[in-house]
Amino acid sequence: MASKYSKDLLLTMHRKMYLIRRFEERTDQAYKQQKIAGFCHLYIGQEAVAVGTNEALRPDDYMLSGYRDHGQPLARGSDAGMVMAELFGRGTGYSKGKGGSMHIFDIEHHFYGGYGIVGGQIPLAAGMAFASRYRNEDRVTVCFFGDAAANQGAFHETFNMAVKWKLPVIYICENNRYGMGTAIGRVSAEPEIYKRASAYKMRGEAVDGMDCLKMYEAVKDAVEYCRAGKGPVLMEANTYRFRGHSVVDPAVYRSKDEVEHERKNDPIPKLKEYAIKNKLATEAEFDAIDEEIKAQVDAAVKFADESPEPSLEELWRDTIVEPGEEDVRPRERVLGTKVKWPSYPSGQELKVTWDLEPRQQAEREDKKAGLAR
Ligand SMILES: Cc1ncc(C[n+]2csc(CCOP(=O)(O)OP(=O)(O)O)c2C)c(N)n1
Repeated sequence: MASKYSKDLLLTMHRKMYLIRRFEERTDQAYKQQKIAGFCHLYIGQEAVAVGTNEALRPDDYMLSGYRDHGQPLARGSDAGMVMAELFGRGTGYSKGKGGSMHIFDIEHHFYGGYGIVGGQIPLAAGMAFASRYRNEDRVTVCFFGDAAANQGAFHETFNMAVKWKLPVIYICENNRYGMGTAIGRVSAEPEIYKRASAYKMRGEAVDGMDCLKMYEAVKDAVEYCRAGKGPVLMEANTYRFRGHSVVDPAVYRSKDEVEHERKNDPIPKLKEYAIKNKLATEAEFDAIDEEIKAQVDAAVKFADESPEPSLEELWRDTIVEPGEEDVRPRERVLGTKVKWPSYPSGQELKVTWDLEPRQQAEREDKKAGLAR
């Protein structure tokens, strides 16, 4: 049977997954050469989650992540050189080198961070989804977080509100099985994270996060659900990080056998095999893409290496936005590229039709559930 996926989609997915893989390998190398300082967490092994998700979204949908945040903006289309420059702490980085590895932020591509506080992005994503609903936009917000973040209080508080307000947000728990060195099962009453959704009458499902096409299908379906106004979704992407928690973690809490076993499940060769088997692309086409990506990442490292450090005055800039101050548009500032910048309606332009808590509706629902007094 012919594949239902286009050649273009499969090659785009491969290109992006390989870009993330290569970018992260070079990040590791640069860290060891002391070109990068501070905390730094690699996404190697988890590429299918970000890429499968991104291909199921519209470019104007919102996305947030935690501190393992190099992969998602690259999947969105952020400039690899500027992401690398941010890791190097250079003035040409997305946050002028002041955010570093854990704080990539690219408004142009609707990637809103990059957060160091475990689970901190979960309530923020609900706020962004609330804004979309309030403004009558049909955008969806996607929020990535780790399995350990699912044990934060904010996870539970947010889901309660997100369901009551039917917010268009997809929460994707990247379950890579460890929170730093602790296996998730050791600290979780319910280690199958998606099952926790049922406590909030929320749609919850598990997905094979090592398979880009399965991620794509699952997110496509969840996006439809959210855009139709049916409320939030909790998705558990079962994945695995091939490296330690951060670049300095030798990961001795896992057995060699376990890592070897998971490596056989690598999402990159899996997608390639699928495309070749279905005669959608040839080995030579993949090789050509890989060569292009290697050159792209070499150029990204060179760009970061040759970029200046931020000036000392930068210490005082961007801490507070003054009214009327111009937006900081990173690619315009660094590369001179004219970018289409998102604009948002002013207070007067908002056409709000949404009554947040229609009392009668709540009473009807209570009655239906047999809770009316
Ligand atoms: C509120 C808070 N508590 C603790 C930490 C320290 N910390 C950093 S990463 C981490 C583990 C989180 O693991 P998980 O959410 O599974 O994400 P993963 O690293 O696997 O992507 C912890 C405990 C923190 N940054 N923030």
